[in-house]
Amino acid sequence: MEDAQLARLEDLPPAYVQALRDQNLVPLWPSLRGVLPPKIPTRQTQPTHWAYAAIKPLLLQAGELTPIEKAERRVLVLANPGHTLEKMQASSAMYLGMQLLLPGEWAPSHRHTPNAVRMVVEGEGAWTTVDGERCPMSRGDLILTPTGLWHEHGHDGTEPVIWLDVLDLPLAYYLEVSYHLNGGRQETKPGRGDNTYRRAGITPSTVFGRSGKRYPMLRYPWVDTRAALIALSDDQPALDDVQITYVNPETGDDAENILGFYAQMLRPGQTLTLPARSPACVFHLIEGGAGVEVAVQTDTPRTFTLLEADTCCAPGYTGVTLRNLSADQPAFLFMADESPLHRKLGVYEVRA
Ligand code: 1HN
Repeated sequence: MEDAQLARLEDLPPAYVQALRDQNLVPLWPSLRGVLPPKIPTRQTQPTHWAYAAIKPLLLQAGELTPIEKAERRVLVLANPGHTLEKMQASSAMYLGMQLLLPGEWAPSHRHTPNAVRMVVEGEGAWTTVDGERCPMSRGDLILTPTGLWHEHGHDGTEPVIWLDVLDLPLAYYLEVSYHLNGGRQETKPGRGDNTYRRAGITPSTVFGRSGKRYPMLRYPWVDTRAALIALSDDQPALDDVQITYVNPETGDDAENILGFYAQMLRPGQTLTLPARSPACVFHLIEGGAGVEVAVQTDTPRTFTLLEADTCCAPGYTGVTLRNLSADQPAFLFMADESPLHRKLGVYEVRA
């Protein structure tokens, strides 16, 4: 049955509306369909594509215009126009930024409530120290900076290093829990999670079989992720969705609390349709090339071509079709979404 039309604000006497306003009161019924639309939510998030070829020169220019001491973090934010650029949001819960660190620069230590990850885009020689663990940064590596952990970035190499930051900042800001603390240079501690948890299925037999750390693994090297995807593809030729989830190696839980992180392999020539699900999703191309078709309902589908280091996003409740542009090489994508948040809130949905 169709929803009945409800009375509009203009249907009320202006003096009555003013009397309500004077008491900080608002009638619900004129706005009820707006906040609770039929069948499918209203989404501000628009399918949006950010080309690395356009970002990189502007980011390098930022390197000339603004010294690191004046920026703390030299980042161009990938903003979704559907949320307005000023909000600096890729989706309702996700923030994306491309960060530049030049040789010899240091981005000082701080910690904050929003969770972050870095996906390294290009350049060698940079490192990020998270909770005393010094993580080398190489193309395709995923490095966690979970809520509350100290982190700083340095660069001992010779070429600019660029990475993609993904944070749940819009959610933290909306919840009014977003703040930071500054700190001094961290002491580097021995031990690295990516060494400790090198092989799936094997963890060190520490006391109670657990390290006692909420985030035992902070760096996920791309060489291992890529090898895992190829092994999965070879092992299961009938599997369409050759995808891995970045998880906590001790518990199998999502690597972070709010956003989920994944790597996707498309076999040569493969086309893969991901069903419509409630969370918004971000796609970042690590290797190869891919077509991304976002099946927005109100419009004709939006189609993007993702070249290496390009990034795009799709709103929730929207199917996405990924197409490998090469007939003889695999393509590899990094994906981030809001699934852990939706699951915890009990609003996660897959629409077949
Ligand atoms: C942050 O701490 C970093 O540590 C990058 O590199 C981007 C965006 C918003 C808030 C904090 C970093 C950030 C950020």
